[in-house]
This record gives sequence, C-alpha cells and structure tokens, in this order.
Amino acid sequence: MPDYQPTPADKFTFGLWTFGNPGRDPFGEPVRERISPLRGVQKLSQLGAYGVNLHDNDLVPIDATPAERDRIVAEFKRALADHGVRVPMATTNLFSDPIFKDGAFTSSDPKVRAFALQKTMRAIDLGVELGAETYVFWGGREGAEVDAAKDPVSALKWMRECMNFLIYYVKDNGYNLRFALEAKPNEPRGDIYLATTGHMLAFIETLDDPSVCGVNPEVAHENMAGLNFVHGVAQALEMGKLFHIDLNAQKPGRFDQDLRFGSEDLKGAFLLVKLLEDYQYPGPRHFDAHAYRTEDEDGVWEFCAGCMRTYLILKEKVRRFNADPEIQGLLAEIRAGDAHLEGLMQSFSPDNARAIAALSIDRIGLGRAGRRYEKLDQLTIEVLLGAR
Ligand code: GLT
Ligand code: MN
Ligand code: MN
Repeated sequence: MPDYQPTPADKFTFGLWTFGNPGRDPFGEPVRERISPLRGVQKLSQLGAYGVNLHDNDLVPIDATPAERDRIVAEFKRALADHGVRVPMATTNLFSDPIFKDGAFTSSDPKVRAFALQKTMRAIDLGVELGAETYVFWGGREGAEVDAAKDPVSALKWMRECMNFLIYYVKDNGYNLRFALEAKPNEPRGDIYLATTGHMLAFIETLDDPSVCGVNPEVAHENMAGLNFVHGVAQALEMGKLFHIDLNAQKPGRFDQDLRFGSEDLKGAFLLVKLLEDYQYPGPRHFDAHAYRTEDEDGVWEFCAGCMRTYLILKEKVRRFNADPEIQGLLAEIRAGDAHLEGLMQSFSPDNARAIAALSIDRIGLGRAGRRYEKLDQLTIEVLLGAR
C-alpha cells in the first residue's frame, strides 16, 4: 500500500494566498489569523510540497517603502533557502486596491492602465528575483457590470496592448519567464472578459508573440461556466499551451468555492489527474484553494495535506485503471482502429476522396451496436471506490 506521502518531486505548490486565507467572505469577517509567508514556507516544506506562489502584495504590502520591500524579500529568500522551497510562479494583484475597481489592463482610464503596467513590471521583477519561470495573469476585475459604459472591443484591444507591452518587457530584460493566462466567467465582476480557457486560447493567438503565452486553467472557474474542465485542459495540452494549472474543487452553479482538491466531483478529479499523468504534464500541480471558513490553523494544514494526498491517491487509481486487464481489454475493443480507413482520412488527396466516397459503410449496424460505455464507466467507478 503506497503511503501517499508527497515529496518535492511531485511538484505540489500552494499560493501564499491559499493557506493565508483568513476565512473572510462577503458576509463575514476573518475567522483566523492570516498565516505568514515565513511560517507557510516552513510548514509546506514539512508537508512535502515543492513550492509556493505569490502575488506581489501577498509578500510586500502595496505601500511598503523600497527599504521595507528589500528587507521582506531578503527574509523570505532566506526562508525559501533554509527549507528548500521554490517559487515557480508569481503574479500581480490587480484586483484588491480600489484603483482597480473598474479593471486594470481593461480600465478605460489610461492612468489606471499605466499604473497596472507599472505595478506588473515591478511584480515581474520580484517574481524573477525569487526564481519564478511562470507568470500568471488572472484578470479578476477585467470585466463589467454596465456594458454600456465600456466598449468591449476597446477593452480587448487594451488588454492586448498591455500583454504585448509586458511580453517585450520580459524580452528586453532577458528574463526566462512565460505567461499563463487564467480565465473566469464572473466574480468579482458581474461578467469578466475572456471568460473561459477557450476564449484565452483564441486571444493568445492574437498577441505579438503567442509562443511565450499559455493558459492557467482552474477547475472551479471552468465549472462556474458549466464546462467540462478536462476537455478544456486537454485542448490546452494538445496545443502545447498548458503552462500552469489551478487545482481545486467546485459544486456546480455556485460562486467560486475554491474547495480542497478532490472534495467534489471525484470522477472529474480522477479524469483530470489521469490526463495530467498520462500525458506527463511537466509543470507544477498548484492548489488554488483554501480551507473551509470553519477551520483554525490546524485545519488549514489538514487542508493542504489533503489536497496533495488526494492527488496522490487518484494518481494511484490511475495506475490501477491503466493496469486493469478487464478495463484495458474493453478499451482496446472500444477504440479498435482501422489502419486502412485511418490512412485514407489522414490527409486529403483526390484519390483518398474517391476511395472514401466509394466506401460502403454499415450505417444501420453501426447505429445499433452498443458501445459498452455503461460497463466501462461502472468499472471506472469501481476503481474509484476501491473495489478493484
Ligand atoms: C485569486 C483568484 C485565483 C487566481 C489567483 C491568482 S488570485 O485567489 O481567485 O483564481 O488564480 O491571481
Ligand atoms: Mn486560480
Ligand atoms: Mn477560484
């Protein structure tokens, strides 16, 4: 029986804002002290995590003097080195301060956009100083409640202008840093532009250098949009655009719950882990979630340990699924190929077109034949329930 004990090789990461979440919500005050970055680094290393991620202001207060900034960063770097913890990803807080109430890169006020660029350039410098190789953009305030107020076409142009500006900033500084864009359909704005991973993938192709931009899909966000998360991640993966991933859990039809990974929709979580592991996704497995508001600090560490443990348990279930002779036999039957037909369809040629046109295909028989998916799905559930 595996012990499901995480090690840094598993590449599990948490944001400073995840274990640092004090349990505030729109209806209630904090219920616990915010766990400091230094304590978090120490505890996460004990729990077997690989790294921590951060927004600029998770570490350095927005109004810190340059001297305070340097002191805080030096202290944090010492803690990272002492505990062997990495910072693979960094990002900018472009949503908390009141200046961003109507967006950052999509604000119709050029002063706000300039401030957002200034803040992001500083935050990129900080991320790179801490060793980050991925830079996430989550445009939480990039949206609207009053669509008559802001032209959505202009908003997209401003967004593109800012992303291009920052792409060149990274190149100009010789930084080894890639961008990962994170979508969300709504909350905190009534509607957020570029609402899903699919929107982001299309937007990225319009940038000056799409090669340095990928996506950071989040379980909860795609679920809020009513979408199949695994399909969105698969599309990004197949395009070579899965630069980062935010793992958590979410009940359908609700606000952004950011629940402990695997705590809802176990089959979806299993299929997600299967996708990441089968295709050997090389990046960090980042948990963008937080402990229930009912918890104290002990509960927060239970939450962190739980996210990692559940991932490893699901990874073991994937191994069993892939090694199960009955399941694999069934899959071989379901997915049986036909080299001749597949050769004809692989690419167009007049000969192939003629050959396909001349095929006689058993429409009635194929329409009648069962696909045996009931059996396969039941076997999948049995693997998940520990019955095989
Ligand atoms: C915020 C948001 C997340 C984003 C983080 C990065 S901040 O917690 O809910 O989904 O990934 O900006
Ligand atoms: Mn996220
Ligand atoms: Mn979320």
